[in-house]
Amino acid sequence: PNIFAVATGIEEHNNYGVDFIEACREIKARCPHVHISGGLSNFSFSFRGNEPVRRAMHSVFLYHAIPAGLDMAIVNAGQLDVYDAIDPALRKACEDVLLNSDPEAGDRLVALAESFKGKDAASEKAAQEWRGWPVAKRLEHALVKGIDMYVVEDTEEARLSAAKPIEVIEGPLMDGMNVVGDLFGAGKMFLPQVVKSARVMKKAVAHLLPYIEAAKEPGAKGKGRIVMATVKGDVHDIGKNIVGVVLQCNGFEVIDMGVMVPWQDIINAANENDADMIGLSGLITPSLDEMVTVAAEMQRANMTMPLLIGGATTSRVHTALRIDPAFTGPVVHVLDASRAVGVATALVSETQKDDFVRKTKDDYAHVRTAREGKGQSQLLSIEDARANAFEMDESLKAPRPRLPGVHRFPDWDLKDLVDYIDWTPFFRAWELAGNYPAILEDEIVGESARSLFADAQKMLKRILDEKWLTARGVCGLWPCRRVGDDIVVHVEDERHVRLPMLRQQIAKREGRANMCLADFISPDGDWMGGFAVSIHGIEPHLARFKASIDDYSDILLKALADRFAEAFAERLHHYVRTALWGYAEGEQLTNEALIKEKYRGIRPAPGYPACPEHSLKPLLFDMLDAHHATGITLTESFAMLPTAAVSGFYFGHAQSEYFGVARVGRDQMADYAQRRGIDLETAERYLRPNLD
Ligand code: B12
Repeated sequence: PNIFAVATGIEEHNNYGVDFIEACREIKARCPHVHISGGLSNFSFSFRGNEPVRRAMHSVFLYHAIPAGLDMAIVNAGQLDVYDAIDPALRKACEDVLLNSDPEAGDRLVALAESFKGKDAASEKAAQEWRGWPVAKRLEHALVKGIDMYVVEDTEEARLSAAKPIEVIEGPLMDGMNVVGDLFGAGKMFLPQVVKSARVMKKAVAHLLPYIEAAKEPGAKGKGRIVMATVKGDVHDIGKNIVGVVLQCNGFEVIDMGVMVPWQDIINAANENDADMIGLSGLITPSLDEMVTVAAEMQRANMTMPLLIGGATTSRVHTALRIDPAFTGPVVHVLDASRAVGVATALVSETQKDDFVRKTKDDYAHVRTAREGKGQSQLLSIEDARANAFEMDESLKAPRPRLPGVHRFPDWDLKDLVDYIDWTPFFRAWELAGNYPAILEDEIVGESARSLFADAQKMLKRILDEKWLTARGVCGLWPCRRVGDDIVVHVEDERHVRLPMLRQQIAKREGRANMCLADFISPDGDWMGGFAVSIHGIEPHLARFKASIDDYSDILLKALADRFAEAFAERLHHYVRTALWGYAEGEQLTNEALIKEKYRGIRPAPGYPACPEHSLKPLLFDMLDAHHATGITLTESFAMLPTAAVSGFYFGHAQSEYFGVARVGRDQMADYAQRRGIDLETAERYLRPNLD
C-alpha cells in the first residue's frame, strides 16, 4: 500500500493514516505471509522544512503501523525520535492527525508545529559539535547538560591521559561540577538539572573507582565529609537525598545512612568516618524531639562537630529554641538544598567558620530572647475556648451513608488516579516555584519544568504500562456522636473508640469561633469516616536505579509515588462523597476544583494543622484494620511505611472546613492527657509542637 500525506488542509486526506494502518491489518489477516513496506516521508510532506515535526510524525506512525503489520518502512533510521522521548504535546497532536481523531486535528498540529520549527536543527548542530571538543571540555559539557551517554568513554579517555586516575576526579570532573555549582548558586540552573549532572558525575566516578583502588590511592575527602540521616521513627528522604546530591556536586563527600536511623548509629558513623559535620532530616513533628535527642547525645559525648538540621517540619525558630540549647557545638537550620552548600562551605572554611558559627549562635540567642517576652497571655483558658466553640447547623448534617462499614481496595487502578494528580507539589519538591500548568511556560523555570515534566511523563507511562506500583487503600464510615471535644465512634457491635480532638485556644476576633474538629459532629448522633491509602512496590525499581547510579530516577520515582498517594486520597474521598457515603451524588468537579477542595466535606490527616497530634493514627488504624487491609505499618513516631501513604478522617457536615489548632495551653494538655488515656509526660511529648 501507499502512504499519503495528511494534514494537507484537504478534508479527504484526513483519513489516509488510518487507511494505511487498516490496509496493513487487512492484508496481514488475509495473506499472513505477505510482508508490507511503505515510503514514510510522504506522510509528513505537509511539514517540509520542519524537521522536528516530521521526525515526530514518522515515529508516531511507526508506533501504530508496526503492530498493525507494517514490516519495513523507507525512512532515514538516523532521523527517528524515540516515541517516549517526543514532547508529549507534539506526540499527542501527531497521534490525533494519524488517527484522524477529529476534524480539527490537522489545524492543531499546524499551529503547534510553528513552535518546534528550527529548534532541532540548532540543537543537533550543537550536539555534533561538542563531541569534537577536547576531553576536559566534553566532560564539563556532559556534566552541565546532564548527558550520561558518553561519560564512561570520555572518562576513560581522560584516565588514559592522566598520570593517576584520581586526577581525573580532582581535575576535569571537579572543574565541571564547579561550573554546575556556580550556575546553580547563581540561579541559572535548577535542581532537576543539578541532579542529572550528579548522575553523570557518579557514573564517571564509578568508572574510576576500581583504578583508584588498584593504585591504592586514598579516596578524596573533597571539601568536607558529612554524615546524613533521617532520624529514628521518620521515613522520608526525598529532601535529604536532594541535599546529599547537591553537596556532592559541590565537592563534599556524603555518607548517607538512610532513614529511621537511631542517634547511636549517627554518632558512631560520624566519629568512625572522621566526619566534618552531621546533617539530620525529618518530615513529621515527632522527629523534632528525636533531633533534640541527637543534639543532647552529641553534647554528652563531648562532640564539637557542627550539626545541620533540615526537613519540612523543622524551622529556624524550633532549632533556636530547642536544638541549639542542647548542644554547645555549632547548630544550623538549613531551609533548602540551595542554601546547604553555602552553610557547609562556611563550616569547613578556616577563614569563615568562626564568624559564621558566632553569628548563627547570636541569631538563635536573639530568637530565644524575643520569645521569652511572649507569655501565654494570648491564650484563652480551655473552658473559655469551649464556650466560644463553633456552633454547627444541625440541618446541614450529612445523611446516613449508603454503605456504612469498612471497604477495602486492594488494587485500585493506577490509570484512574492519573487525572487526580496535583502536579504543583511535584515541582515544588524539585525547588521549582510556580503552579502547574503555568509553571511550564514560566519565563525563568519553564524550560527546566518542561524537561522535568517530560521525564516524569515518560516514567509515569512505564509505571502504568508495566505496573510498577500497586495502590492499596481502605476506608470506613461509622455512626458517631460528639461528647465534649471527643468524637465517640461506634465501630461495630460493642466497640466504641474515643477520638479526642484539640481546640484552638488563641483569642479570636469578635464573631470567630475557637474551632475543634468535634464541632462538626452532632452530640445527638452523626456519621464520620476514616481512610488509609498507600503505594506499594517501589523497592525493586529503587534498587535498579541504585545499581545504575541514578539518583535522578530514584528521586523522580519517589516523588511520583507520593503524587499517587495524594491522588489516591483525593480519588477515594471523591468516591466516598459520591457513592459510599453518597451525600454528594451529583458532584461534578474539575481536577482544578478538586485540588482547591471545592467540595463538601474535609479529610484532615493526623499531623495536619486541624488535627496535629500524630498518635491518633494507631486508633484510626485499629478502626480500619488498616495494617491488614493496606500493608501499612507505623513507626514508633507514627510515620507510615511505605512512605507514600496518607491517612485521615472524613467529615461530611456542609460547614466543615480546614483550620489550624496552633498553640494550645497546658490546661488543654492536661485535659487531653486524661481524654486520650496517657500520662502527662507523654501528652507533653505528643503536643510539644503546639505547646511552644
Ligand atoms: C508532599 C508532602 C507529603 C508526601 C510525601 C513527602 C515526602 N516524601 O517527603 C505525602 C503525600 C506522602 C505526605 C504524607 C504525609 N504528610 Co506530608 N507533606 C507534604 C508537603 C506538602 C511537601 C513536603 C515535600 O515533599 N517537600 C519537598 C521536599 C524536597 O522538601 P523537604 O523534605 O522539606 O526537604 C528540603 C528541605 O527541608 C531541606 N532538607 C531536608 N532534609 C535536610 C537535611 C539536611 C541535613 C539539610 C541541610 C537540609 C535538608 O532541603 C530539602 C530540599 O530543598 C508538606 C507541606 C510543606 N509545604 O512542606 C506536608 C507535610 C510535610 N506533611 C505532613 C504530614 C503530617 C503528613 C502525614 C503524616 C499526613 C497523614 N496523616 O497522612 C503523612 C505522613 C506520611 C508517612 N509516610 O508517614 C506535615 C508534617 C508536619 C507535622 N505536623 O508532622 C506537613 C508539613 C504538612 C502540614 N503543614 O501539616 N506528605
